[in-house]
Amino acid sequence: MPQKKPVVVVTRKLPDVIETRMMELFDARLNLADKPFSKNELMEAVKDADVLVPTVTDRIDASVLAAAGPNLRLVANYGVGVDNIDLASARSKGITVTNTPGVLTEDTADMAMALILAVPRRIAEGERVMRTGDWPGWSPTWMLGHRINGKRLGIVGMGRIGQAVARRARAFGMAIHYHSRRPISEQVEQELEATYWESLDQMLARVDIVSVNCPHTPATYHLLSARRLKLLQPHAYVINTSRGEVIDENALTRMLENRQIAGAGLDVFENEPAVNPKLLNLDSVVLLPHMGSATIEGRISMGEKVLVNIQTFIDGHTPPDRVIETMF
Ligand code: 8YV
Repeated sequence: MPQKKPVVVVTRKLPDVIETRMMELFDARLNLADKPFSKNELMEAVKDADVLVPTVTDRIDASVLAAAGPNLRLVANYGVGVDNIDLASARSKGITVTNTPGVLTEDTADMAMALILAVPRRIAEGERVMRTGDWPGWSPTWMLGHRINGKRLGIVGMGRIGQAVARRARAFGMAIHYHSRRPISEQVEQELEATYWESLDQMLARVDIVSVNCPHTPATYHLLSARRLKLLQPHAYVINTSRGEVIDENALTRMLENRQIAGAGLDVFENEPAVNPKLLNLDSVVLLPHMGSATIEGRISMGEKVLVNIQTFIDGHTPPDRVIETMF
């Protein structure tokens, strides 16, 4: 007797090729209209699902997990960050959680590097001038930014993405500094000529550009607090391609408004899709709509990871990207 296909609820529209495979393998409930689920819709969806495939826009909190029916055994997140999922509740209910690490490292690091270039070199500002027809013509002293080469980059969180940012920044002649829970291997540290700071405070006070590349966890919430942001030098720039919650966005905005730091490049925000409106008025910031991993190649690879995680789990094995709370 052929086995009944597992019910897999996918909360957002995914690349066609991934959805097609989902339909072939599973009893997939797709969201072709791509309308984000409300909390009630999520609670309804988990009642009959065997597997839930959420994204960063779904909060899978304790109340959603409490509404889950007995069949829900796997939450296969489409994304590497799992701060949208209450991991402790999932564990206590015996629900396995997986994510999609590795496949969005290079794309996210590219975006961080793009912002590291865009902010000090005023790329977005220059582009705006062209579009408004306000270019007065070349002048030796107009639209001057700051050089990247020779500057110190302080990376907060030296995991896969942090290291990928460091490799790029090295190629642009930057000196790599980093703060992480633990130092990276000596070999990689030497290869990157990187300087480890156990004290984040000490590192922040000494670097020219800060790049946030750590996950958002209870321990990293507002890691860049108002107090820590004040340690930055007035010429410093802050780049964030990780999660908005790692930086106190209001404190950052105040410092930018008061020119206590030179600028910021932000791909992520504390209350997405809302953005502190004061940021919109500042020429010293480059704002992007959470598009760090937004390449078609990356999104297909993320989907392939989700497919493998689900199939492996259904086959009775430990899925390759099982999330263990202590990893975060
Ligand atoms: C994804 C991300 O777009 O994977 C992550 O953690 O932040 C993004 O790049 C998003 O999470 C998809 O759910």
